[in-house]
Amino acid sequence: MASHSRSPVRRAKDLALEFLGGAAVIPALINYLRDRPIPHKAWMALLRAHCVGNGRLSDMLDGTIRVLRPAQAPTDATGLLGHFTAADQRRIADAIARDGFYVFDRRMPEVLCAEIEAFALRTPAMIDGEMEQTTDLVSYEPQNPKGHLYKIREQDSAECDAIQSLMADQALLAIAETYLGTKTVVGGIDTWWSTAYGNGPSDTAAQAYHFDFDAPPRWLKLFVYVTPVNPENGPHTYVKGSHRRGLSANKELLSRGYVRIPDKEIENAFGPESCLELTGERGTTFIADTRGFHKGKHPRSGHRLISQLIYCSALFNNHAPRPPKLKNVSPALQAAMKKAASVYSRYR
Ligand SMILES: O=C(O)CCC(=O)C(=O)O
Repeated sequence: MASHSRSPVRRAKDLALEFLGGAAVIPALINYLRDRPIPHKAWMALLRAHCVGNGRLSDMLDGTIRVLRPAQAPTDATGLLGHFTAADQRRIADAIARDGFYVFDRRMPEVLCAEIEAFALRTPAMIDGEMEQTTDLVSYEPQNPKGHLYKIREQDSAECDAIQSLMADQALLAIAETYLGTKTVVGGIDTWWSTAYGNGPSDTAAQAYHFDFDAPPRWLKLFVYVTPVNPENGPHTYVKGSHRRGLSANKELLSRGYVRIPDKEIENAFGPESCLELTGERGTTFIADTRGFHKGKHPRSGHRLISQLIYCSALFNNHAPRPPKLKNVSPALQAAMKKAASVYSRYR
């Protein structure tokens, strides 16, 4: 809703941007039906509308997709973190709806973390802001970091057996689907090292507060701490409750657009007690609705290795260019693909 403090011209402009965001759904859907990613212009229009309208268009789209492509009725599911009844899944989805995130009681198996860590040590990665644009890949040397962040290409992460086990996890998928309330796909995979490089946080390494807009209207991110995380080596920091709809605290912050927000301003808006550093042993796993404000704290020493999966509806995903078809598919992922091929369409 437009603010009373805005001039009539500004209000009219914001409404026009929301309207253009609504209109962008048409080219986005056409591309989806042709199995192509959302056009960048259409995604930008959705993002602008999200920002000027305090998420109103995203909420409307979300409601529509939930009706048109509803999630299946939840059934009990077992995965790497144990057995989750339909009631457990509902309880976790409710916790995410309340807080914006949920930390699982159990941790990922040691053998899975060891496999991902070995993979991440031997796989050359993109340093910092060069990201998808570069073809220069560099192996991470823990004693000699050359950037804030070493991000492994999605096409490489997706070939790692242990990461395929995360992709195949039926319980995590069921929890995401319960929360999102729509048919859900695996919409992206990232694995990266955050290092103690430099004198302070880097914007390009997502070390200042921001919200995401990877796959509008709604998505969830799964985070697995592959190395132990303490306050010194880069905990993910989430602003509890900041993902909720129509929050007045979000209105001004969102109206700035897709920008980084200084810590102090986030603390003033939500209270310092809401800014939670999520620390934990190796294997600690949590799931977060990153429409809420969050950042990775810049490591003061040591490093952090994380693996991340995005769950979303397939329609408007703009996470990153689609990776090439998988070369190797583990038996676990093969079984999952057989059960629900569409969940993995990004990788086939
Ligand atoms: O490094 C982190 O913990 C922050 C990650 C982040 O901003 C994201 O995944 O959107």
